[in-house]
Formats: sequence, C-alpha cells, structure tokens
Amino acid sequence: MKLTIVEYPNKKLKEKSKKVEKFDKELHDLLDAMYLIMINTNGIGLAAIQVAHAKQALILNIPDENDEQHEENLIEMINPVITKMEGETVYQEGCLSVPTFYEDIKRAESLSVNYQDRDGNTKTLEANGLLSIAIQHEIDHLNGVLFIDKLSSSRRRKFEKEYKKMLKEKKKEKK
Ligand code: Y12
Ligand code: CO
Repeated sequence: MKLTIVEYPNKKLKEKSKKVEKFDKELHDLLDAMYLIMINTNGIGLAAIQVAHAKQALILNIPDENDEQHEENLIEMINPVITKMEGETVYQEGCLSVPTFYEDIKRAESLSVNYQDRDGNTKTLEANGLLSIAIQHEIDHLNGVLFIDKLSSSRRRKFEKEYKKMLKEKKKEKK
C-alpha cells in the first residue's frame, strides 16, 4: 500500500475519523504501511487521517534514552478513548503534517487510555511524559484537531504568515 503524508492546509486534516469495526487484512495493511512511512520520515507518531484514511487508528514509536526507535516499542491504537487526564505539561511539538514547525503546547501530564489492538482486543494504558503527549497529539488528529489549532490567535497569525512563506519557497525550489 503506497501512502503519502497529507500536509496542512489540506482540508482532509479537519475530518473526523470513523470508528474501526473490522479488524481485517485491510486494517493490518494500513497499519504496516503507516509504520513504514512514519519511520522513513523520522516521525514518532502518526494518525491514519494523516495518510488520508479517516479511521480511528494511530501508531506511536517513542525513542529510547539514546534517541533510537525500536520496532518492539511500536504501539498501535484503534478506537482510543482517554478516560483520565491529570496535571499539566508543556512540550515543543512537531507534526509530519505541518513540516518544519515546532510550537510549545500545553497538555495533560499523564493519562489513562482505553483502546483496541489490531486484532480487536481491548487494552488499557497509563502514560506520562512524551508518550502521554504523543497520545494526546494523535487522538486530536482523529477529531480533526492539529496542534496549531491550540495556539493563541497572535501566535497562530504569525504561524500562518511563516508557513505561507515556507510553502512559497518550497514551490520556488521545485521549479
Ligand atoms: C511529541 C509531540 C508531538 C508528537 C506527534 C508526532 N510528531 C512527529 O512524529 C513529528 C515528526 C516530524 C519529523 C520531521 O522530520 C522530517 O519530516 C524528515 C520534521 O521535520 C521537518 O518537517 C523538516 C518535523 C516533524 C509526538 C510527541
Ligand atoms: Co501530528
């Protein structure tokens, strides 16, 4: 399955993803292809809507203390629901769908999430630190929300100006 990353300002990213009902080969092929594209683009988290599939599915691969990613640390979450959030933390987030931009975003410090794995088994995960932030970032994607939607209006205006400039320069480079 050949996938490409959908980039802002594509309207697809505003779509709400649908609950997964079938835990079949089509879902497994999508998850496998998402993993390949995430690793090939230096990502640590990816939601299905970022590859134009409006399904409630996301993957995460948080690097270890040496900043290395290992496939055995891959987490696949289908139909995730956060049941508890505690505390507050700020982290400079980036997103494969908003290339080259990083912004400080305030989120819950820890959480508990219920989800299904690729075979439909029900799981619960307690997370804090970077994993907790990444889960919140990816679940936002399933609801059509990007990290830039959480910026103050003045910061957002600045972002839009800089992003437009970046897209213009990218277009020029292609010519
Ligand atoms: C903390 C904060 C946010 C997340 C969500 C997952 N975000 C990513 O995986 C971001 C990846 C990313 C990768 C980039 O590198 C390439 O595209 C090669 C990147 O750099 C550029 O766009 C130039 C930006 C973001 C998880 C945890
Ligand atoms: Co993202």
